Amino acid sequence: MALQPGQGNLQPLLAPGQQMHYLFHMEIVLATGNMHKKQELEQILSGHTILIPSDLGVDFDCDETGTTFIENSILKAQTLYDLVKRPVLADDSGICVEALKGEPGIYSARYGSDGVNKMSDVERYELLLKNMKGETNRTAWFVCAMTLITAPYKVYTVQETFDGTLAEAPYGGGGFGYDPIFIDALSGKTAAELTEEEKNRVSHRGKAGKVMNSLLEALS
Ligand code: ITT
Repeated sequence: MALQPGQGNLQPLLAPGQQMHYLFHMEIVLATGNMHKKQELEQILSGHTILIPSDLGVDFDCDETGTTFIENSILKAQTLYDLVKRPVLADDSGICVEALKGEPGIYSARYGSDGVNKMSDVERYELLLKNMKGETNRTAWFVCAMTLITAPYKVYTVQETFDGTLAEAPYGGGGFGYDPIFIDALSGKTAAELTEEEKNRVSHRGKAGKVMNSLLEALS
C-alpha cells in the first residue's frame, strides 16, 4: 500500500507465551461530523487511530449530492482525501423502510428537514413513526456504505445492511438516530437496547467495518 512517511506502522503485540505477531496500525481521518459514528468506528476499528478533520485543523464539509449510499460515501471520502492527502474513511448510512419504498434512505439525516432547519434525532424518528401509523408491513433495514482511500486511485468501498422491523414506539436508551425504533431481527431488541458491542456485531456499520479491518490487514 502506498503510504506517506509516518502514516502507518507495524506494532509488535506480545502476549506471554505467545509467538510475536505484528499488527498494522494506521491513522485514519474520518469524513464525518457525526460523533456517534466516530465513537462506534473507534470500537469497530480498534486497532487503528481514528481522527476527525478538526483534529488536523481542517474545516470539512461536503454536499451529499449522490443518489446512492455508495456515491455519497465516495464523495465524502474523496472530498476529504483531496484536503488532507492521507488515509481517510467515510460512512454514508441510513434507514430504509419497505412500506415507504426504501425511504428515508440516503435522506435519513435530512428526513423532515426544510433544508434550513435540521430536526433532532427524536423529532425524525417520531416523524417516521407517524408516517408509518397503521402500516402493518414494518420491514426495515439500515445500510452503511464505507469508503477507504489510502492514496490517489486507491479507493475501497464496502456496503452492508442491518435487517429488522420498525417498532410501534421508541424503546431503549443507547445508540443514536433511529436506534430506539429499530428492532434487530436477530435479538428482537431495539438497536438502542443493545450494548455498543452487541450493536457492532450485527449492525450495518459493524459488518462493513469488519470487512474494512480485513482489507486493511490485507493491504499492509
Ligand atoms: P456525516 O455525513 O457527517 O457522516 P450524518 O449523520 O449526516 O453524518 P449520513 O448522511 O450518513 O450521516 O446520515 C446518516 C443518518 O442515518 C444518521 O444521521 C442517522 O439518522 C441514521 N443512521 C445511520 N446509521 C445509524 C445507526 O447505526 N443507528 C441509528 N441511526 C442511524
